[in-house]
Amino acid sequence: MWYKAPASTWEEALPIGNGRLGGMIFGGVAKETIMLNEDSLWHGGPIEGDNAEGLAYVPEIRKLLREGKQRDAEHLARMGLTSSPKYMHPYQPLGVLQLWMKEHEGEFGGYERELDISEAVARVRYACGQSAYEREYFSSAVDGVMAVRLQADVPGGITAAIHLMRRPFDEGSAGDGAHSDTVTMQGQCGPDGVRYAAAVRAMAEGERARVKVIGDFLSVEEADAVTLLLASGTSFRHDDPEKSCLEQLQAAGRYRYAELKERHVRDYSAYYDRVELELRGGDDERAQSNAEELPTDERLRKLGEGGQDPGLFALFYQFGRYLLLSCSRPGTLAANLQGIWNASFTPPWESKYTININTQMNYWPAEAGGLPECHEPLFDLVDRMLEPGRRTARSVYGCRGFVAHHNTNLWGNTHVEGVLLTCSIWPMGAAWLCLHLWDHYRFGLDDSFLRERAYPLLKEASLFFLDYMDSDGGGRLVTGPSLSPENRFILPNGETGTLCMGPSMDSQIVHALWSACIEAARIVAVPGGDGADDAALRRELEAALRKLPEPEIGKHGQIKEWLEDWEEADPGHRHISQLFALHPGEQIHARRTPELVEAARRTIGRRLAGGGGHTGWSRAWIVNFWARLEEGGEAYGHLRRLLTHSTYPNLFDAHPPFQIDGNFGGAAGISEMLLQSHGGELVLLPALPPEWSGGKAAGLRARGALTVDLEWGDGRLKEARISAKKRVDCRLRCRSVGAFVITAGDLTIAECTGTAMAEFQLEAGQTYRVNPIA
Ligand code: FUC
Repeated sequence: MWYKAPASTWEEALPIGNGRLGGMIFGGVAKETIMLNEDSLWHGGPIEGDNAEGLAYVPEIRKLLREGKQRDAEHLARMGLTSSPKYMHPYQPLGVLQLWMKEHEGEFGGYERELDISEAVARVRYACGQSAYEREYFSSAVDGVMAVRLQADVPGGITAAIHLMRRPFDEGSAGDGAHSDTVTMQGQCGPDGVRYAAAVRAMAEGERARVKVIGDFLSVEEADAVTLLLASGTSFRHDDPEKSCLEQLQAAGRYRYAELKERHVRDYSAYYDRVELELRGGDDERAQSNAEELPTDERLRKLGEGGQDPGLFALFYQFGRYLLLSCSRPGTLAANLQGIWNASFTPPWESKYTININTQMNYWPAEAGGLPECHEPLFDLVDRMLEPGRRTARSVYGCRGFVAHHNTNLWGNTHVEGVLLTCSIWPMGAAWLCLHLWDHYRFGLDDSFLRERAYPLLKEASLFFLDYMDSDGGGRLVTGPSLSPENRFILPNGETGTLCMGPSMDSQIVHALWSACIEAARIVAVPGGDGADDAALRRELEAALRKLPEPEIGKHGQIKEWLEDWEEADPGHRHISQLFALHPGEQIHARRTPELVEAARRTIGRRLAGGGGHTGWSRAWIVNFWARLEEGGEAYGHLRRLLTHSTYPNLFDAHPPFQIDGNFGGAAGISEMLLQSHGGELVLLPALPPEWSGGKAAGLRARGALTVDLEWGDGRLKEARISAKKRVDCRLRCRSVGAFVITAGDLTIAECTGTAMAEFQLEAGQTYRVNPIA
């Protein structure tokens, strides 16, 4: 990614991050601004928000809902279930690192600003006066610090004043009296919030170079080059954050700049390089390379004017992987609504974890994109939610297991948050998150992960619903009071409402959860061992599963959003929750459920006709829906719209405002277009659009511990290479060719027509080739 001018807004600045410590680089010449974030810097402490009145009122609210007394039910629920005013507190900025360059006023030339996402290094170059300058920036996961390197091509060319600011809450940096090359900053986020610290150290090079502290600034004088190291920490992880910062600086400071960078690039690229993606349209390679020579904001603009630029979609995909690697690494906190990049003390939706889709979407590209490790912080978040979630289950609902509602935070709080009824009373957050552990298992087939981490959580989430679900009076089990995020319905008498029994998404999530738990119990069962409890639970879940409402078709031919066939108050709503069963769920399947597929198409159509898809993440979800329906043209059209209407110049997703889920959802959509592995099938190029008639992808992962390379041209598969980590059964489809053959070495394994399914067994360590038969 590159640009010809400094960023003038945050949406033009370039993000770096090591999973924990993030920066937004503006690239200003006379004054450089890097806005900083640390993942654990949230305002306030854990909240005791459970409304224990729930226990008494849930039965009454259910009764009112059944009797059609919508207003009474909602009136009572607002008081008896929500936790007004116990809103979760916001994620906070760490501050701003500012560099004031001496003798940089006036004209400058040759300006370039870039982010190399293959190395995770940002650069700025310019010429000013008689000298050319170059800067580099990265945030290192191996050494824990952010590094900024300033260099001039004339000796002694760097003179700068450097400080940290955190207005309006803290004054910013100051010398600590002990170090002449370091300034520090510290404070606390609210009386019961985390304490934080940050420190910057300058290491200058050159015969005349000097570093000292003057006032609140680090003063670098007449250096040939200088390396700034920035460390930060909070009491979430460290008893003494300032001490920890100084220790980090000490440890990282042992390395020369070149070594630090080498260590960073080696660490980062080991992840990044796992997946390659090249997308081409037709044979016009010149057009593509011309496009690639343009600055990124211009490419985006040209796409908006109707241009073709398949490579920009590949860049968007890899940028998604870059972002995930930069905001979610093992040991860091899960990516919030803004990843880690937040400039505001009052960010939109508190920059929390919204778990009625947004947080989940952040992780959609992780597994297939070869970054399963980046998924781990989400599992840690679920672990943190377990205790609060057990308390909520017990005190609000009188149930076993654990439960969470539509938001959570640093502390894993799980209560019904706030009084806004269209989102708050929705007990499905933990259940959906647990499905991510299940999917992690399905991709990697790591049995000890399943036994030790995934299954215990699946079990606790499942237990909650065994206790909580209510009978609909006709033999079915339903959730409620709950809602279909975040829509309202119109009752036959004209009244509108949001709370109900058995919204479709809930049944679909419980279906996925219980199915996963049943299968997990089967896998972890030790033959001849003491698995009696698990076997009993499995039988109980199997019986309950049969009582769940299935996805149903309503009067418009749509998938019903609620148990009753009510009209949507907002037919163009950004949430399309009733299609959970299509994606990320698997109850609606492109080939096995033709009626539901037709109804899913209608559902999307109705949402779009009502003005839907207007937020970035919603558009990204639609891309995934069409990919699952194997409609490459539709998927491409919406992806294109995501880039042209919901993407900022720095390629950040626009809700608007910036919200990172659309980046990840979009990246996931691209990979779903190229390879799918749900529903027990491996499908090669399921939704390839004509605009990407040629290309290749390497290192994509699929469920069943498979790695897949693809190469295609003229819209047809040329070759796929599949390798397995374990011995697994595979059912394979390849729609883009008339017939295909699967070989392993000289051995022919299977031959098949493009409309049929090849079934074969993969041996661990063996590579299988799929080629079209001419
Ligand atoms: C849900 C969505 C909004 C937004 C917010 C963070 O409430 O409906 O569009 O994404 O989460």
